[in-house]
Amino acid sequence: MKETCSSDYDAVIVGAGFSGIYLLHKLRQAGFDVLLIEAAKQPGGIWYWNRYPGARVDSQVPLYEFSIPELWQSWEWSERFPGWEELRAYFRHVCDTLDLWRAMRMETRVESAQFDEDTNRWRLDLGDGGKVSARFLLPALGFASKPYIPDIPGLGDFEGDWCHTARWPQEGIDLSGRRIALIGTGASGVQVAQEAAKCARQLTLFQRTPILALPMRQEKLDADRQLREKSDYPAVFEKRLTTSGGFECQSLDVSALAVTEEERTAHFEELWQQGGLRFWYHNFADLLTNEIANRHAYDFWRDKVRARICDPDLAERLAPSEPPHPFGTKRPSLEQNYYDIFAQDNVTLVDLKESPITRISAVGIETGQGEVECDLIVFATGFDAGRGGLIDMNIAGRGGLTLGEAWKSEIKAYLGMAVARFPNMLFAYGPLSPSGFSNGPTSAEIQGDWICDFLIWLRDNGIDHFEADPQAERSWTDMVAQAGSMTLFPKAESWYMGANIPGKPRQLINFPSVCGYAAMCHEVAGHDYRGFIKTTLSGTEDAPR
Ligand code: NA7
Repeated sequence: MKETCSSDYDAVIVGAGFSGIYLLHKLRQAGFDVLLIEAAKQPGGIWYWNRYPGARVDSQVPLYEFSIPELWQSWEWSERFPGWEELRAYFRHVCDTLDLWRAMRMETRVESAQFDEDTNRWRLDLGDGGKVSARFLLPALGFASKPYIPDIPGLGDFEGDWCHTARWPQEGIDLSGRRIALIGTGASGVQVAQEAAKCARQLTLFQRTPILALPMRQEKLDADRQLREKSDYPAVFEKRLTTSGGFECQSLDVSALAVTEEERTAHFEELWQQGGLRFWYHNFADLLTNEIANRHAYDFWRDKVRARICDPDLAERLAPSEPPHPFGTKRPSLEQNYYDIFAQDNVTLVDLKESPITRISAVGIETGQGEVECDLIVFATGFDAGRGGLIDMNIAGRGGLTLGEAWKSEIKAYLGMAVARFPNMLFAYGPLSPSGFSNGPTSAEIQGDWICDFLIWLRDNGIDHFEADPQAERSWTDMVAQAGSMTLFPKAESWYMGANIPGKPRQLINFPSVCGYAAMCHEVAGHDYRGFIKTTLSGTEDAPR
């Protein structure tokens, strides 16, 4: 317990999800005096906060776990796509096995962090009244730590219960026999809907944009199978570092337009049968860059889904003839029986494109078509992705500049980790890194290794102050936008584009290639961490190269 008694550290990490936990492990191994602070009671990040019924990951085993042998050799999953309870247990296993608890301060929120220019240290104010300081500040808040609840008039008058999927009460909510209004049909909305449909008296889904969901093909996993497959794990973990999405494979190198219709359909069908997100990440090379290629994939998806829906009006709303956006430019989700629940008497769809919500009353939700009475409203309305959690941490850099001010008109960051005028701070899984396009552990390991190596390099070179060079920050920010402009992503009103939050600057908030990103970070490291202004202990400035 000694380690958490100090109040001054080499580094403070904020957040106990994949990125924070990995950083903690690496930095402690490297001999740094480090503290991890986490608001939740248990580690897991997103898997602590998103504990609604049905919450589960959509990367299959073993993609969504650390590559550290002592962890995977001693861990077994029960399902191909594990649920939140098992993911939480996995995080406890990680903390136990790597002996991390002693450096973790749980149930403590960082209220603010200010860079003290006189002492060259970050000073943190904690929710329990405590204060800590550190040379390096390493926020690892995840991309989705700030839930978004739309400003709908009348919510304060509602007499029933309501909550956001990412703030589900830890004691749970019994959905049985309830009249539930579910707003939002993204990945979270789909998962809640499938569970609520089993037991709700009435479930009404308020859909603004249809989700283009893919078949999960969930499977139970037994110990023997996992034991056999574990011999392949090292190769899988190696491979995921070399793909654009951090998965076990990536898109083909052939265009959808360079093959015959039969060949194209055969590949679509194969991906469809494999299940998971493969239809998204192992599809033709130009799925996300060519509208004609993309349209082939959309049409295949649409016909598959429509075959499951008897009512033609419903089929048109859930899987429209014309794509609402190019396939895959909004995050697809995985479904198990989502398209089947609408055949049940207790499930209704309200199409908000046709009749938007006008207000919430004491007893329900009003649209142009009348009032839907309910006693529970679930907001599955997503997140202020990338920037929200970081801004809410009230981080102030040099001259008292806050991140909220720095990012008012545009999110800017060098390598998706550092911001000019915020010295000695690196965030993980943040905006302008691949975060939203990469599964958590892959990104956590790439960035965690890089950050740890950088801090060791600073230590070895007697440098105690670094800061992103504004020019390097500008170039990186422009480069991410340019990479995005070569894809179809800007054609969707998605959280990838910042378009889901009123007033948020519209820009691609994630770099669209994990392996490309890793190569660029590696290159920067190989050139003495160029793009950072470094100051040595003796005070001499190292001009950015
Ligand atoms: P998402 O994917 O951002 O989905 C949010 C959903 O909420 C989506 O269907 C939105 O419709 C809908 N939404 C947002 N605001 C409103 C308002 N004002 N009225 C009605 N409907 C609204 O969040 P999730 O939690 O499902 O998933 C987040 C990520 O977690 C996911 O991408 C995976 O990476 C895992 P819209 O599409 O904007 O029309």
